[in-house]
Amino acid sequence: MKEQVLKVLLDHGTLIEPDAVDYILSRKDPVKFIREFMETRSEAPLILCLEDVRKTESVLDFEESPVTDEGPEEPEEPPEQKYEMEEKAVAFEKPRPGKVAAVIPKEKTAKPRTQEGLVILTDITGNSSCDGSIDNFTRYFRDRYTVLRRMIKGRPEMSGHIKLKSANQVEREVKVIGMISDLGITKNGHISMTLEDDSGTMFALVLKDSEPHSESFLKDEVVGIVGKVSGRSRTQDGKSRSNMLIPDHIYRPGIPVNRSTRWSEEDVDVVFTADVHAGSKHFLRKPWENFIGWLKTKEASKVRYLVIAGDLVDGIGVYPNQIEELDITTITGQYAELADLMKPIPERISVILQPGNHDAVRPAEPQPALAEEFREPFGESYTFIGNPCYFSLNGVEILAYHGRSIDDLVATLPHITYQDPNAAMLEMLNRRHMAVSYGEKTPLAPEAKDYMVINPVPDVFVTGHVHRTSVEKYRGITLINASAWQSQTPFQLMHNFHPDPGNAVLMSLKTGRCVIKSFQSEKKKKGAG
Ligand code: D5M
Ligand code: FE
Ligand code: ZN
Repeated sequence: MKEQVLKVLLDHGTLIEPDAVDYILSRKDPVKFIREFMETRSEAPLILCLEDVRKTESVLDFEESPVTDEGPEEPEEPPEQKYEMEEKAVAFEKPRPGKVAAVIPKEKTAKPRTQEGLVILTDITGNSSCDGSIDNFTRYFRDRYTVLRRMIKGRPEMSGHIKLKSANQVEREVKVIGMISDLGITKNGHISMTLEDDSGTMFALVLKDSEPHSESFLKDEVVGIVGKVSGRSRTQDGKSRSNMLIPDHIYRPGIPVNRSTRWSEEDVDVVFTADVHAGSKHFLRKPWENFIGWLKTKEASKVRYLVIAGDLVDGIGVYPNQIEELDITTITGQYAELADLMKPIPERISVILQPGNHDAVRPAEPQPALAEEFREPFGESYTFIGNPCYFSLNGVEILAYHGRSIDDLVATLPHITYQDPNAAMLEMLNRRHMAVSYGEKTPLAPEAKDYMVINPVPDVFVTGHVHRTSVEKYRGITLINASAWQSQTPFQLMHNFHPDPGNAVLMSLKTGRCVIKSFQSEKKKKGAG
């Protein structure tokens, strides 16, 4: 396969960097991919790097049809992927070997041995372009809307959808795609919302006894609505009058049912965990040592990667009086401690470190990778990524996100609890977004591109933050919430939050099989959660 890809490039007289080759080989049809890619270029580049490939690919992916002010949009192309008609019917699947397995070749490059097979795909690090101005927010939400709308319009149920401006002018059944910019409950228990698209806004009322009333809605999510435009209602300023939409069905971007998972051809494993909280008085040293010791055992002999999904250290001043909970009171000291804690990890394991809300990076998501000054105590086999980050391990695409927005989902959606973080992750997958509502606990940076959109669908989605551990499979995606290395803090006790720390998830990249490993001593385990 690699030879065929290189042949296409050779025909164009183009040289390619090794990580770009890895990336192309991880695509569904690498030869078709590179052919189409080269066709999009007016001039063949001399050297092709990973960034060029990713950039052009995202342009191809998100290309939008021109926006019209009025009338129905252009006829819809048939959707590429099959969706289940009933959004709420959640079908869980067993892991299955993928139809597409990527072989990542050994490159004779200067890359450290332990980082072979790791390719960073999408990451904010070094790509931030926002200054927090109003313009930035307009641009940010427009990007979010554009990408999510494109996913929703691919659903067969949405064929024939029209712009809100047009919907406002008719009195019949319509299909629209809008962002919920305002959300509330009326005195009579109906759900009221203002929808927004690039043509205008529209008021919608989800009636108490209607089917979509049982759905949960989030401010700033993008939904497809099939409903009737009926009557004329007063707008919020009470002066003008406009039409009102009564939704009958809600459609979300969702996850296609027929996608195939990519698994590695090589029989290697990855371990996921999160929330080390190095520097905290409540850091669980003994369980951590058990964990590191286990990485040297036969059971862990195939482990080539260790992913830590955020909250690497406890940080300073993250919550009131946190200083009293700290063993190490400087941030550099905490990262040096983390490096020490990780030193005994076998050389064969490449460690991937992501920041979380306790780390020394900007709090607004997407968060860039840890700054150079804190990386100094770590060795060559460490890779620092942003939060969130898409990367691939031996061709298996992983989306890692620390998971702060799980707090917001727990706070807003009654059926979401800290006991079941996978359920919160399903809410994200269904909306194809990791931090939907702006202005809640999760701060968002208005980047030109919405890095919090879940696109493409990953093979593995991993989060941390809630200091528990659970694994679930959903439509070929492995959902992992990986645990913490910190016992319950007085702050968490005060908030009635009960962690279940001391776990890691061992996953085979060849089969997708997951095992939760517990490293708590028996006595502590009984007392937890
Ligand atoms: O967050 C770890 C967990 O602690 C988080 O998922 C919920 C809980 N937590 C943190 N802050 C609060 C508040 N204010 N109320 C309730 N529960 C909370 P970490 O990021 O490690 O601090
Ligand atoms: Fe944490
Ligand atoms: Zn956290």
